[in-house]
Amino acid sequence: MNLMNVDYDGLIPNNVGLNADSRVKKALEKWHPGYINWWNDMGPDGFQGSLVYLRTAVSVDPKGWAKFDYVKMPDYKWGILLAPQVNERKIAFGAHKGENVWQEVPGEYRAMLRRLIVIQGDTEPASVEQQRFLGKTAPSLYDMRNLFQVNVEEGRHLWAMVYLLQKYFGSDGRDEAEALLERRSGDEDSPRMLGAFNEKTPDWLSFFMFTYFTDRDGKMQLEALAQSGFDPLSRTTRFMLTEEAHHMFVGETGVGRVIERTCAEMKKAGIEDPHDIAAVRKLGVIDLPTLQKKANLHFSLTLDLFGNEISTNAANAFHAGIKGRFREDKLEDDHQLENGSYPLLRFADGKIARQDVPALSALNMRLRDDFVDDCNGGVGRWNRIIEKYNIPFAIKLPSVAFHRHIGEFSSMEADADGNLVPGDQWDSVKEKYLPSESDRDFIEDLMKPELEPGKFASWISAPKVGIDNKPGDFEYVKISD
Ligand code: BYC
Ligand code: FE
Ligand code: FE
Repeated sequence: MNLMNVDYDGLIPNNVGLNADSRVKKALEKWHPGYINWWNDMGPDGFQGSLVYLRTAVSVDPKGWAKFDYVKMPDYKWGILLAPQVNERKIAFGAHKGENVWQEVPGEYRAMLRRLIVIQGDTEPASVEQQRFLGKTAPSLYDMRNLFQVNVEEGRHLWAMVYLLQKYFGSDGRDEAEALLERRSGDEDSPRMLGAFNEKTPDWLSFFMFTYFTDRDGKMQLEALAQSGFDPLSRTTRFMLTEEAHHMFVGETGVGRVIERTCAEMKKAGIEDPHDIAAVRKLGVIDLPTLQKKANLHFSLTLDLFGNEISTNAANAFHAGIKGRFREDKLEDDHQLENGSYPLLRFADGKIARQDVPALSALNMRLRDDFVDDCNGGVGRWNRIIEKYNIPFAIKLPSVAFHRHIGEFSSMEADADGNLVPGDQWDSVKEKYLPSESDRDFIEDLMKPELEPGKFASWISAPKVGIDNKPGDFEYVKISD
């Protein structure tokens, strides 16, 4: 069998030879109804009977892995797809550098691996839960389709982690797979594991910011896991990354289209001051300062997902060869980091100051730095849209000390420029840098669905090109409920 191609004959599409692995096949078939129940209860609210123009992975060949067609979401082929095995792949970092990669879980790292896989798995359904009400206010059928595409693929990412748990972790893997269907985003008693995945995604601007910033944490973490010496994890995450690119595209172009629309309407109305919020809002578009506040919120929430700047968990995972750095295989150093140091910002004695710490302990920080660099690329492209209209405004990512709940800066408050804010002044500072109640109300009022093919809500411009090169008035979702 050609492992590039996916076997679609059984209940669970896969390229892992599930038919010859009856134990795992049975375990997954047993998990399947619970997954479908979860999807029906916690997946997109409404539209489950509608035909959505979705891509489905039919191969893991990078040159052509997806097929586009109309599908009802509950019939989506959630499959288990691993990137092709690399011949004679070696562990690229840590104490086992140069040894053959593991095809089975090394006993001494079992707990560590299981924890990482469970955390990764937990974020996937969490994001679907966070986004479940957005279909109802989609600014176009094009956007609705993109939302649902992201949702079904996050569902598939859950399958990817559940496969690893069921295949490699015996009965505790099975228990963890069940628990992944039981936790709920934002639930008081049984929340999702990481902070940002318990926040609300109340409107489409938040959705675009989330897919720009938070899905990009997904990219960074998946890149780090793709380096893993545990080969099945590496192969799974490598394929997930091909899907992830679209999620960030949805975020970057989504925010870009909001900016485009705002600037175009401001020009048309002759409004030159981007801070004249009342005038801009009257045009039915989102003012740039509010957009900046939303970026501040989602950026800072996402930074928390990188964990503590100084982390023994991260050091242990690297030392063990389980979780590498971003593009570890392209970096030029000893890949062991027993001696080097890494600079990071710390909060001590009431001041923020740079300090060199042992490189091995700073791996979360390093991945976070790579993340911030990656974020800045798209921010620059957003600002070029604003420049094109000659509007004196630039989106800027806030200081990493701003609005943090994990790590060095969780015990203090800073403004977006990184200046310390005394505790009793934070409330007034917050209004300035984070969306206020009235900002949220304004955006919520704008969120009126636009369901006519080729039409877009007042606050967002049309995309430059369609999905799968479809024309502008293509009916991406045939609504039937
Ligand atoms: N919230 O040593 P530390 C995605 C806990 S997104 C709550 O710094 P570590 C996606 C930590 O668990 C990518 N708790 O931890 C995006 C630990 O607790 P325990 C998801 C937190 O392990 C959009 C303690 O603090 N994948 O795919 O170095 C849509 C000590 O912390 C948080 C991954 O994250 C937090 N934010 O770093 C859909 C990859 N941060 O165990 C999907 C796997 C820290 O001592 N995860 N804590 O009780 C990891 O690699 C790491 O676990 C983390 C944390 C980077 C998350
Ligand atoms: Fe994902
Ligand atoms: Fe994603």
